[in-house]
Amino acid sequence: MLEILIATNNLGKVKEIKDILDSPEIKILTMKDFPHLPKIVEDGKTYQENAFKKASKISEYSGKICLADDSGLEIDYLKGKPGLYSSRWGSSDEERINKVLKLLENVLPNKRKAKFVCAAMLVFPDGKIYSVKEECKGSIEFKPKGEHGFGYDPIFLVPEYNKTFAELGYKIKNQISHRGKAMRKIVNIINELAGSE
Ligand code: ITT
Repeated sequence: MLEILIATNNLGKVKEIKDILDSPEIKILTMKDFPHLPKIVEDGKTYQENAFKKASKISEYSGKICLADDSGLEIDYLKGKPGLYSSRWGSSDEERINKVLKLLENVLPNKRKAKFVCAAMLVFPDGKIYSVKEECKGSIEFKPKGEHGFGYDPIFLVPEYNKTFAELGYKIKNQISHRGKAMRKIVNIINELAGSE
């Protein structure tokens, strides 16, 4: 049985990652199982740097294999913003969403392209590191739609479905999202490692 600690404080991420990692060979631990972990300052210049920082620091403190995700929303019209700063763009999801909608007011549908990016990092206590990066393309809606998910989900429109992530729900979101794709790659890595033992 492989114990993996999901090194995130974002409960939306925990739910999505758990769903993909779910297998009899993996015991999933969360930050709730370790109440005294330090707060990580995310001052890296890339998603990978931040993901590495989260996973390696938490692994160091917990002694566990850690999986971290650093992700963000990149909007073409805003030259890639909020990007790395997606979680720091306001003090609540509502504020962050409203900021995006305001900046894109009167911007035509074909100019509203955006993508989600996810860097996931698996760090072992002995220092071994596995890193993957994935993205998911879409565009920004004119108003929030849907009740599911977290963060910018209500305004991220997926062209194939003509629905937002928040309308699609996390099962379908996981099949197509930046995080879903990255986590399936992580599962493949874990399976390969288990097979080579
Ligand atoms: P941890 O660092 O503890 O994992 P966090 O929410 O701060 O939690 P990030 O630093 O990776 O995570 O910030 C990513 C932000 O990007 C997140 O807070 C959302 O605002 C946004 N985001 C990332 N993936 C998203 C998704 O699938 N749906 C909606 N918003 C997302």
